[in-house]
Amino acid sequence: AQVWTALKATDQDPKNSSNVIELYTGRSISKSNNGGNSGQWNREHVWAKSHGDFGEATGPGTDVHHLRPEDVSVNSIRGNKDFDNGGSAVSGAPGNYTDSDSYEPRDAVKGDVARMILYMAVRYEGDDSWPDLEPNERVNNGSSPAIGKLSVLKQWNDEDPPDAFEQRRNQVIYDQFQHNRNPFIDHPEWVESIW
Ligand SMILES: [Ca+2]
Ligand SMILES: [Ca+2]
Ligand SMILES: [Ca+2]
Repeated sequence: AQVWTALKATDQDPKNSSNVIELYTGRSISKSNNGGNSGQWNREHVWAKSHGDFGEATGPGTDVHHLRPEDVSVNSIRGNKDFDNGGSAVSGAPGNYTDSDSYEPRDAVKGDVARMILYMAVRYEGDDSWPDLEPNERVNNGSSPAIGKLSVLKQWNDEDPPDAFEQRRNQVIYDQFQHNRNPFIDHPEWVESIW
């Protein structure tokens, strides 16, 4: 319940405070039109929750830094695929592509996706009750606590630097909800320092 509330603040449409912006479609949709039916928005786990099997309770499953509003049908198409370039066009989400083992988001959010995945990698280190999440060079990671492909995520981080929407989002999470930051939104160059 707190995640739904948070997303309505973090992902608010800057042009319409009654709406949120969906990550992959880029569509503006009423905050109240959320749920599980076709045409509604729900919570996309950018770090797919099956990769490490951490569920939707506390911990990574409710970490708002990697949760975004998304169209129910497009969320289902992304599923738990790893990230990579290529595939065929995703119906209802212009600029997104997918094949059997990977998903490519639209250009405007490629860097956002990369920085969310890499935040999860440094936030979750296996030193608490949650798995050590790490990026790798593979697709088809299945249920292991890994997401690829790192080289592509690094490229996306370079191509799509943080914009005002992403920076505001980081600040709202820090100020109002989790009181921690995604360091790669503040310092995208740290991606290259670490990886
Ligand atoms: Ca692929
Ligand atoms: Ca972006
Ligand atoms: Ca880690």
